[in-house]
Amino acid sequence: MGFRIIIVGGGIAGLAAAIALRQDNREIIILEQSPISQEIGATISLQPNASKIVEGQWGLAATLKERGAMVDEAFEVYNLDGEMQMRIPLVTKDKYGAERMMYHRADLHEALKHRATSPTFPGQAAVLRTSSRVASCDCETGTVELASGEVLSADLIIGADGIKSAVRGCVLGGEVNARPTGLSAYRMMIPADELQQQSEFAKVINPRKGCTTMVIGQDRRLIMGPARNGTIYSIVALVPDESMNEDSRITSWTTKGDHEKMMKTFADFPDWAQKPLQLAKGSALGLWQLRDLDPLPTWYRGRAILIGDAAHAMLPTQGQGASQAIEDAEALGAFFHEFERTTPVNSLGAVAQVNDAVFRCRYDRATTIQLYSRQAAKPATEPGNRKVNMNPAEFMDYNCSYNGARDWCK
Ligand SMILES: Cc1cc2nc3c(=O)[nH]c(=O)nc-3n(C[C@H](O)[C@H](O)[C@H](O)COP(=O)(O)OP(=O)(O)OC[C@H]3O[C@@H](n4cnc5c(N)ncnc54)[C@H](O)[C@@H]3O)c2cc1C
Ligand SMILES: *[C@@H]1O[C@H](CO)[C@@H](O)[C@H](O)[C@H]1NC(C)=O
Ligand SMILES: *[C@@H]1O[C@H](CO)[C@@H](O)[C@H](O)[C@H]1NC(C)=O
Ligand SMILES: CC(=O)N[C@H]1CO[C@H](CO)[C@@H](O)[C@@H]1O
Repeated sequence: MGFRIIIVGGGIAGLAAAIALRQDNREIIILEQSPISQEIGATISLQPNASKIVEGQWGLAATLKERGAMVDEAFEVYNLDGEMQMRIPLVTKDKYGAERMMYHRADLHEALKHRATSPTFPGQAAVLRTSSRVASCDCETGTVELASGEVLSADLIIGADGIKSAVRGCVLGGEVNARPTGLSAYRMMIPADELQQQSEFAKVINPRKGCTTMVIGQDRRLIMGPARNGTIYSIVALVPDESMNEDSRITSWTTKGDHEKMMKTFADFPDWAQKPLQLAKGSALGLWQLRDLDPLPTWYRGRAILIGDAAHAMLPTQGQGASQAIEDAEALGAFFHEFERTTPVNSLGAVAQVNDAVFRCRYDRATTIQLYSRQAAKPATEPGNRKVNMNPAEFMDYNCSYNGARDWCK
């Protein structure tokens, strides 16, 4: 029998792991709790190293380009007076060998899903099972039990089940919950041409340009970027929980936001900066209470290993969550590739040893970025002063000088 792998979670991390691990004679099953496997509408950016894995190594450049992938050319920060505070060019191809890319989340998710589950690519295709919620697992025997009572077993179990991971409790031998960060985020997408018609806004920011834009107020900020060849504009509006006009008893992590309450929260923003929020009226408005994890003592136990948000959920301030999940996946592929060539026996000890190598390879880097994302969420202006003091380029080198797991861990 071949090597059997169960991946819990069909998000970006789980699909990426399936792509990195698929090989002949490997049976991969992805268990996804939701009835349909899909992503929400928003722009997501991948750092050059992760985009290189996805577009180069996994060959998805043409597919993503067809769907309107864009190069993220610069990071621009404005204050509320519409004055540019800094502009950091991100054209990185020469320096890092790949570009920082922007995708519509649904497009990236679809492309990864196809690459993982379609028989047209090399290696045995992974099988994606929806409506399959994992309730518990046993890291030593390599079994998972679904909410339906069905029990499945494998040689390797990958917990890619996100911030509310069920596998995490099994790996750590007790529940570790994500902590509220004191920040919430509204998310919305609007047609770029409608925003471009608003001259007050358009004379400051061109919403079609491949660029990540931040507008920074005292404790509130907008993070914006285009998707699909500049036809749509995605906005994340960050606000401290205590300043939010929404019901603070809402305990769900993703709820629907109330447009009127959002406008009230951003009432201090000048007209031009309120425009993108105004235009979101009537369209889907998401509200996320942002949470992250403290660094975990370990990511693995026996046959089970955590990756992505399950292992190191982080704030979106560095736009690194998905990139780190993809780097985790690449590391699994690299280390388990060798495993099969040199270790024919799929014993518990042998699998645990490879999990240990993946963990050691990835832990410092992911943890540093996780902690830096938390630090970058601190207010970036002094009270009563609109000057922005932060340096998002500081960690760019760290973020982007990554040449795959094998190279990093030499
Ligand atoms: C506002 C915001 C903006 C962001 N912007 C960016 C960005 O620009 N760039 C970037 O890189 N990152 C960004 N991120 C972070 C990024 O979204 C996440 O890091 C990334 O999606 C994590 O992927 P994941 O697969 O680990 O987890 P998820 O995407 O959470 O996927 C987990 C999957 O597992 C399933 N699941 C959960 N529990 C179970 C179970 N028990 N059984 C079976 N299935 C289960 C879920 O249904 C889900 O499909 C942002 C995050 C936020 C909140
Ligand atoms: C985006 O532009 C490319 C050409 O640069 C084109 O091939 C593709 O069809 C476009 N896709 C969308 C969704 O607009
Ligand atoms: C990451 O960046 C380095 C340059 O710093 C580059 O050499 C390398 O190819 C990139 N990594 C990946 C995985 O492509
Ligand atoms: C390996 C690497 O590139 N390290 C750099 C990470 O970022 C910090 C802060 O910019 C640099 O000091 C390191 O050299």
